[in-house]
Formats: sequence, structure tokens, C-alpha cells
Amino acid sequence: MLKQRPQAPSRIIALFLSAPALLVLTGCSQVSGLGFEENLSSVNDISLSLWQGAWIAAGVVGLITLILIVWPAIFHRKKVGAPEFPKQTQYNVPVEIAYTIIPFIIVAVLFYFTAVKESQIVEKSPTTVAHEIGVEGIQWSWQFSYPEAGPKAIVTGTPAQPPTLYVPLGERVRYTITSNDVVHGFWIPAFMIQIQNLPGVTNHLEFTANKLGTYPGRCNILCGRNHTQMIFSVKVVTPSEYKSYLETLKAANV
Ligand SMILES: [Cu+2]
Repeated sequence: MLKQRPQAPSRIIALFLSAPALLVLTGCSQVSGLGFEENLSSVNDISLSLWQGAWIAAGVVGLITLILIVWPAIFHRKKVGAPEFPKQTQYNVPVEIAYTIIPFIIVAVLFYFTAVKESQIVEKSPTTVAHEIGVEGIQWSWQFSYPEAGPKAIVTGTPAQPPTLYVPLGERVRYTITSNDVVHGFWIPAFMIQIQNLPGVTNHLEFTANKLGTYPGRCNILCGRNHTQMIFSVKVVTPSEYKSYLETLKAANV
């Protein structure tokens, strides 16, 4: 019977190194949304490439780190009859400079792209937008106000009855973000939107919802005992449905 030759470590390494390349080459031509759908909101369109880029950067760094761990474990094992300790090298200046500069470059690149995307996300339209909605965080729910339907058009949720934020499809809305007690975080995960509700500070955010549907919303800043109950829904409706929703609010609050 033929004895199978044990695989050479170099062959195992080659297989190990080619696996990610094979995965990329045989995979889809587009980078996946990595859990996020494209084109759900105007902010989502801006954030998605940042999200994908950060994952690719993390993958490359992770792979290099793994190689640096696995390589010595295979090729620099203790050899039979070798001295107890191999040659000890200290203060390798080029290596030390490299592992100081490389992380600095990684952080600088991530910082640059984050700053560019962030300034696009918080950009305000020079003209007035079609709609305004107020979002106030309260312990422990949300209050949505629709000034277009009058000053009394305010929907206040409770933990038992979480509120729904109505948003018109395809129309830009300016959100005014406030808090009446502590710091909260207005977060719509599917839209890749998060902005803090700060007491005493008024934040603004503008975006367009691009797909009909209902999406979950959360508070993502630990704001107290019932923080986890600060849930809400975002309902994206057609502009005419939005108009009639505003009419209903107006009629209910005159
Ligand atoms: Cu909160």
C-alpha cells in the first residue's frame, strides 16, 4: 500500500494564502452591503462605502496579522538539537519604525474618509427643505412634532406605546434633534443614521427616505433605567399619504 506523503508546510501556507484571493475572485463583482441595503436613504448612500471600506481595511489588517502569527509558528518551530533559545534580536529600529508608522497611516486614512463622509451627512440644503420634523428624546420615549400641521401637532410615545415617525418617500426632510432631559441617541439602523439628542443643544439633520416600508428606530445612548424601552418605528409613506397624515394630526389638535 502506498503511503501518503505528509503535506509540506509550504503547500499548506500557499493554500492558506490563496483562500482569500479565491474568495474575492469567485465572489460577486460588487462589494456586499455587509448587512445594509443600498439606497434606503440619502444618508445610507453616503455611509455605505465607509462601512464597506472599513470592513475591507479590517480584513486586510486581520489577514496580515494572522500571517504574521501563523508564519513563525510553522517555519520557526524549535528544531531537534537546536539550542534552547534562538538568536535574540532586540531594538530592531526599522521594524519598530514600521509598526509605529503603519498603524498611524491606517488611523489617518480612516479618519480622513470618516471626516469627509460626516461633513456630507450633516450638510444642510442652502434653500428651505420641503418638510420639517422635530425629534425630541424624553425619558423614556420619543416626541415627534410636525410644524407643517401646526404647533400642536406633536406625537408623544411611551414605553408601552412606542410612537411612529411618519416620513414622506423621496422628499427631503429637515429634522430638529433635541432632548428635554439627558443625552439620547436618535438611531435608525437601516438608514445608517445616528445623531445625539443633547439637552440645551439643537442638532439638525437632513435626509430623504428612498423606500416605502416600516423600519425600527432606537435610542443608542445609555440614558437611564428604561433606555431599552426607547423604541420607535419609522414609516415611509407616499407624499400623498404623508399629506393626509398631517391633515389627521391637524384635525385632532385644533
Ligand atoms: Cu434614550
